[in-house]
Amino acid sequence: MLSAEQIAHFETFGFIIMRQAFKPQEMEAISRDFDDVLDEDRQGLPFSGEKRQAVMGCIEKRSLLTKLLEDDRIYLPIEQLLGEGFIWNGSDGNLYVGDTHWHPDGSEHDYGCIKVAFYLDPVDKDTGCLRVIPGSHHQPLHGELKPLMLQRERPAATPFGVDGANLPSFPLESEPGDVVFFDQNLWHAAFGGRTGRRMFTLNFFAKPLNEAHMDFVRSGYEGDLKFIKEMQHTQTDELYTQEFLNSESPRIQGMVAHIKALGFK
Ligand SMILES: O=C(O)CCC(=O)C(=O)O
Repeated sequence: MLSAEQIAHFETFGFIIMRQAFKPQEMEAISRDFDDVLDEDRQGLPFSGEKRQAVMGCIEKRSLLTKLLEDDRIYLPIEQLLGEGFIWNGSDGNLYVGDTHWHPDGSEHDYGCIKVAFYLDPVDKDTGCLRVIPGSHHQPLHGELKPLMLQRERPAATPFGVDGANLPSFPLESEPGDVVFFDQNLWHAAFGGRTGRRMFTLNFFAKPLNEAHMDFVRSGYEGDLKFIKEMQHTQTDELYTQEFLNSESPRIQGMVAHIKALGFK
């Protein structure tokens, strides 16, 4: 459970980090299954390091990883932050290559969207930890940072007179076992990581209340299918396993009911 102060931190700055929420032994097992999913996607090929490998529906592919969704350490904070009836928006497992330039995942200011990130190796400011611009999930700062998107096309662009790595930000340095929760509207980036930097994310949306929210949910699903085409080795038009969609866990059933109703597969 989050304290009132942790909730205030998340709401004000757009993130919280839970230090050592998972024990080393748990992280070993999580790490093993993560590697297994990424290896399986490459179908026996070694990781070339030429470009990012991302596997969508990553944690849905292994029961130990899927259990993270119903684990009190994830489920309860998400319920506190997004409210009852929150929904599942999928996961990705990544081997990153190079810097991740500044971006928010969304700009949905009347809809709660949270990403939970596990970095599987120690990462600091200069070795690829997640950097965030505190408070940038709120307007007007959120919108004022839009010129940073230029750096995705042209990394040398300096719309604020400094390069991406020198932009004022907060480094969420982390050790395996730490878990980062952040608002998807928050501007974030990572610099200096090694080739093959390992991380996976879990994504949750608040209960959709109107058609605009539903459109956003649909666009998230379509975006994931597009990522499969662009970054996955194993090509498929199915994001989820049947086992996942038909989970017997009441918590998971609750958060995937909408996926099934919308015909996502
Ligand atoms: O770790 C990174 O390189 C950035 C992660 C990120 O941008 C994301 O998960 O949205």
